[in-house]
Amino acid sequence: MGPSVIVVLISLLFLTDLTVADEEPFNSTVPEEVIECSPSCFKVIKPVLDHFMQFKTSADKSQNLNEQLMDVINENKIKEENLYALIKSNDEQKNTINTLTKNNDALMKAQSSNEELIRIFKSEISQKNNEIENKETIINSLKNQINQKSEELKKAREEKDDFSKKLLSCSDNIIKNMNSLMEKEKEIQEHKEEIKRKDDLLNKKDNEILEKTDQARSKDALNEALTSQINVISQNLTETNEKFSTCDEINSCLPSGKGLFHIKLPGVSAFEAPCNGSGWMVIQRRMDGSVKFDRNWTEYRDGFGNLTGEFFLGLEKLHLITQSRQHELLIRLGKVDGSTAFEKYDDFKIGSGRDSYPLESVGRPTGDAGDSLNNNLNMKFSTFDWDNDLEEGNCAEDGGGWWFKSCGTSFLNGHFHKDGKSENEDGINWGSWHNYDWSVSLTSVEITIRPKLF
Ligand SMILES: *[C@@H]1O[C@H](CO)[C@@H](O)[C@H](O)[C@H]1NC(C)=O
Ligand SMILES: *[C@@H]1O[C@H](CO)[C@@H](O)[C@H](O)[C@H]1NC(C)=O
Ligand SMILES: *[C@@H]1O[C@H](CO)[C@@H](O)[C@H](O)[C@H]1NC(C)=O
Ligand SMILES: *[C@@H]1O[C@H](CO)[C@@H](O)[C@H](O)[C@H]1NC(C)=O
Ligand SMILES: *[C@H]1O[C@H](CO)[C@@H](O)[C@H](O)[C@H]1NC(C)=O
Repeated sequence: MGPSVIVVLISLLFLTDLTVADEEPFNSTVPEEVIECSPSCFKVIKPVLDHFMQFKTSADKSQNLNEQLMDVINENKIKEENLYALIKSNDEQKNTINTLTKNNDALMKAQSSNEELIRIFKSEISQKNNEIENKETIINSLKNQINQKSEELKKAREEKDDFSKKLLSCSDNIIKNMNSLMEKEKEIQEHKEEIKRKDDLLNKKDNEILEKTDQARSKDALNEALTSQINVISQNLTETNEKFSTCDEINSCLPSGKGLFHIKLPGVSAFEAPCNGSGWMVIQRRMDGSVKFDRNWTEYRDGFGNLTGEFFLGLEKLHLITQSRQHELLIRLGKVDGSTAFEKYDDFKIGSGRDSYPLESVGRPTGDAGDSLNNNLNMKFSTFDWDNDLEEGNCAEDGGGWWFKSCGTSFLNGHFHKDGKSENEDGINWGSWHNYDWSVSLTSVEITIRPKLF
């Protein structure tokens, strides 16, 4: 075998260390300074060198040289075969390398296209970077906005807290108000109940009123019936009175009522006289000075004045009335100060006109005015134009008529003085009641008579 083959081998081994290494047919003890090779080279070359060394040693020794040579040749042949196989496989390796080289070219191409891609990527990346920058600025602005929002949120939270506090106090107030409202409702309920009670009471009262109204209606009906009855009765009474007054037998106020009545007495035509409602007939009245009592004899005989006001009934009538039966006399007196007194006699009688109507009898006096008439007993009646008194002059000279004696202690037909005083001593007087003070003049007189019943 020549050195060229070894060189080829070595170069092959340098290009690639493939199956050769697996066989390791040689082991050698070559010094290290001779073998300056890479481990793969060393593996291939070292056994060859070792064989060269062994071959030289055998030749020198020349013992069993041929045999050894033959062995070596055989061995060499085997080696050669191995080598061929190796070369064959090396060819295959070459092909593989070519393929690999082709692949490498493709790879190179791919790399260039990769570079292109990388450029594109780079530009894309720079674009992306730009975009990222943009995004970052957007993010920054968003962050700012977020900051703002968080501040606003913070404010809002604070406001919310405030509001919550207010809400709490509000709800407190609401609860308070609710409580007071409930109290008010309770009060209202109580009031309503009271109103209901009042209503019930009112209804009761209404019913009572209705009942009372019914009662009043029936009372009214009763009243009407009674009124119509009363009307009938008063009609009957009026008729009866008329009958009485026109009846010949009626000669006094007994038992009739109040007002003017026709009195019929024997020997004289019927005349009117006032009855005071208690069976008493009024025969003389002084009350206001509206009628003058300075009258002549004829007038005193026949009577004068206003039967419902001031008047004198007349001596002839008095004679006729008192002659028929026994009469009581009751004289009621009044002063200007309003004080009153009376004096009553139980047997009053007047004589005839032929005797000048003397005061025949007065009877027993009773009363608080005192007796001022018995002094005049049996005296004839005197007027200014018919003097029958015991006085030298005429007691009736200055005024009305009376049963004068030496004038006497009473004079009820005197001048009327509204002020109750008479300077000329010509007033109306009843000496026993005012201490015979003739300056006193009475302001009211009523002389009444009544038949004595027992
Ligand atoms: C009225 O008088 C008549 C007779 O004059 C008598 O029949 C009648 O009952 C009287 N009426 C009354 C209500 O007194
Ligand atoms: C009627 O007169 C008498 C006597 O003067 C008197 O007592 C009586 O009260 C009088 N009656 C009336 C209703 O005036
Ligand atoms: C009495 O007085 C009246 C009225 O004044 C008079 O008419 C009459 O003539 C008088 N009588 C005498 C007798 O004087
Ligand atoms: C009678 O006297 C009454 C009471 O003083 C008076 O009302 C009436 O008018 C008098 N009548 C006459 C006719 O003078
Ligand atoms: C190669 O020789 C070395 C040292 O001389 C020895 O240690 C080794 O076992 C041998 N290798 C073989 C495969 O004979």
